[in-house]
Amino acid sequence: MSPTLNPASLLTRRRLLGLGVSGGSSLLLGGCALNGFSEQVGAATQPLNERLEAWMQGRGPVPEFRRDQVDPEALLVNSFNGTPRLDPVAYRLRVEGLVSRPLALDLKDLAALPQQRVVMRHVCVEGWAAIVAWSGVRLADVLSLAGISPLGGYVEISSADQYFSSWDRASALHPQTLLATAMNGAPLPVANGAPVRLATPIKLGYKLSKWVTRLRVVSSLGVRRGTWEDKGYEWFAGL
Ligand SMILES: Nc1nc2c(c(=O)[nH]1)N[C@H]1C(S)=C(S)[C@@H](COP(=O)(O)O)O[C@H]1N2
Ligand SMILES: [Mo]
Repeated sequence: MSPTLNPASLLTRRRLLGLGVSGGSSLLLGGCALNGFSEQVGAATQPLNERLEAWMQGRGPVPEFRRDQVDPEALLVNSFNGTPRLDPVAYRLRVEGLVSRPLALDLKDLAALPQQRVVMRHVCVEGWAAIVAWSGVRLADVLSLAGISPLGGYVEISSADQYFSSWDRASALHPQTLLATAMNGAPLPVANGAPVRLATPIKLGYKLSKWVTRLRVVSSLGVRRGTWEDKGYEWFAGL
């Protein structure tokens, strides 16, 4: 049984926190919107503190692209361990660790939450980029539904193909960080991470885990930090 969701209280909470991104009106891209953010995170003590989170959320949204700037041909598929096919009925997104209400959300639960869209440039370190429109729920909404502890400075993300990554709390709670279930106006293709993948304009492609099955809130990073991160790729990977 999945827990009962309460999108109304989430909306209220988000309004209280002042996290709302103005719906519909997308800002045009100009300059580096997150200039200095990685430096500040790098300098912060672990776990990341609430002050940093507030500072980041106070910066407002990263400028987005227009829907007509989306270029589907430019989006290459980058998968390193095959393409897992998840049964949409059996699928559960588990949220565990430092949360007051561990969750096992099915796709109907996710569809019942407020849906958001982000039109962003997806940048892969292998030398390609593509403007993509992702839609889904805010990761922040799912984490607040689970009751993320103030001690939860990091979120570990596990995928069905054994891909792994870990994020700082502030990036996970960023209002443009989504658990995407749709891409360019259509259901998310399997190759791009169906049924659920991460999407955000604030991080490089390798942080945007596909086929996400488990989120684990932790107080400090473990020995394993990520599939690519552990091979020397930058951990924060901010854009
Ligand atoms: N589970 C999983 N997520 C993943 C990957 C992967 O191999 N497995 N590749 C990453 C890399 S390097 C990039 S650039 C993007 C590619 O997303 P796309 O295949 O939808 O273009 O997914 C990221 N997320
Ligand atoms: Mo990538």
